[in-house]
Formats: sequence, structure tokens, C-alpha cells
Amino acid sequence: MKLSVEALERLYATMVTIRRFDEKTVELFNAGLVKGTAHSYVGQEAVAAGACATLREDDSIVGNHRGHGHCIAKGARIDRMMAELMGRETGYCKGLGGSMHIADLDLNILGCNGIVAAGVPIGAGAALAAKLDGTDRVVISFFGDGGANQGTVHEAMNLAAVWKLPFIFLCENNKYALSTDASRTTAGAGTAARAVPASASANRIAVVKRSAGVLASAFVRASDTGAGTAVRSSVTGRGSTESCWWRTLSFVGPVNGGWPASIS
Ligand SMILES: Cc1ncc(C[n+]2csc(CCOP(=O)(O)OP(=O)(O)O)c2C)c(N)n1
Ligand SMILES: [Mg+2]
Repeated sequence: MKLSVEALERLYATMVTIRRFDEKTVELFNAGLVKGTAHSYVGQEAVAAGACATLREDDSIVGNHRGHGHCIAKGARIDRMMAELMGRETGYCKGLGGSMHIADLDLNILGCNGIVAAGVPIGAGAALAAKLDGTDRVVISFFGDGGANQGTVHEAMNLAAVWKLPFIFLCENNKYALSTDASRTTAGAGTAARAVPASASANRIAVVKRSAGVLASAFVRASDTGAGTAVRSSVTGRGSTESCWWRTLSFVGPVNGGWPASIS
């Protein structure tokens, strides 16, 4: 599909906004201003930007723990998101939800979720509602390769296929479950293959057809520091330079205090 210059510019602007939002979040997190924790979407911007660009306003999304990009791409307000991260009343959830629970029902952002893969059955339920209402709305749930190992994803895939729900399972396969290499968590022919028993075909842009399907994107998050190109160790997967860089950006632990060497 050939995109117009305007469409490409819009996609690029969305990606840059997501990147800047998370760069700022790192700064604020390191300054101790972000309440609770937060997970960086740096390196995955294209997935949310591209997926949400195919949606209408009345289509819904469900994000996961790494959901800043999902919300921004669906049109969430930056100021209200940032307020939420900092625990302020002006935030999307009055500051009570924090980074992992941003929701805006007016924008059909049904919520991000700190429980790995919990957003997938929620999305399937919303897709069932869209179908029962007789609409042609679609729903996308974003989840990771780690989340793809949760049983609830497979239950949802089965029902979505049986009931032909207008639901896209969008697996963002960044090859790690936070910091654990996929080879240590995922058996078989890979994440996309998990969809086969439910007869959904992976690697297909199913949004176009507005029917149940799986879209799997595979990548390793990389940065313009070049850290992403560090040599991968055969044991931990991630090279040491990349590991250090990843830890500074993922801000899911004692960033300032350092990490135990055993965490990969
Ligand atoms: C049910 C559940 N188990 C464990 C955790 C802890 N946890 C948070 S993120 C994560 C890994 C998720 O990996 P993946 O789905 O690949 O997402 P990524 O972080 O790579 O984007 C885990 C195990 C959790 N939040 N919920
Ligand atoms: Mg992952």
C-alpha cells in the first residue's frame, strides 16, 4: 500500500511525539517525579503509530504495561498522560492509575494494564460487544511476546476465531519479556505460530479486513546510541552495552541504585 506524503508525515509526527514523551519520562523518573514505575516504548513507536493510523475514532484499543505509545497514537492528550504519571488529579485517572493504567473512554482507549496479557480478554469482550451491537467497529489489543505465553491469550484467540470477532491480536515481539530473552520463555516455532491452533493467520494486516486476526511484529528495540547493535551474548541474549542502555531506558527497577549483575 502506497501512503501519501501527508499520511507519512502524520505517522512520523506520532512516532516522534511518542519518543519525546518517553525521553522526558526517563528524565522525570530519574528526578523521582514519576510515581510508581513506568515502561519505555522507545524503539517500538512505529507499531502503535502504524496500527492506530488504520483505526477509526470509534474503534478501540487496549494497551499493556508499555502503553504510552498506544495511548498517544490513539490520540491521548500528552498533558493529561504526563499528569497521570506524576500522580496528579488532572491525570487521566486522577493520578491513581499511573503509567500502566491510562484510559480514556471518549477516545476508546479502554485502558492499559499492568497485569501481563490481561488486556487481551478485555479487548475480546469489547470486540464481542461491537459485533453484538451490529457495528463494524474493531478492537486492537497490544501485548508482548512474554504476554503471548499467558493462557488467557489463547482462550481469547480461540473464542475470537470461533465467534469471528472484529479483534486484532497485536503481538509486539521485542524478543524479551522485560529483560528475559525469548529463548528462555517461549517454546515452539515462535510467537506468531501460537495463533495457528485458533486458525488465525499471523503476520497479516487484518485491520484492513475488519475481522479477527493476528498481527505479529518482531524486532529488538534499538536506539540511536548504537547500543542496540552490541554483540548479543549466546547466554543472556543481550550484549552488555545493550543491557546497560536498556536498563536506563526501561526504568522498571533501581535505575539509580544499579542492578544486580545476574539480571539479564
Ligand atoms: C500476570 C503477570 N505476571 C508477571 C508480571 C511481571 N511482568 C511485568 S512485564 C513482564 C514481561 C512482559 O513481557 P512482554 O509481554 O514481552 O512485554 P515487554 O516488556 O517485552 O514489552 C512481566 C513478567 C506481571 N506484571 N503480570
Ligand atoms: Mg517482550
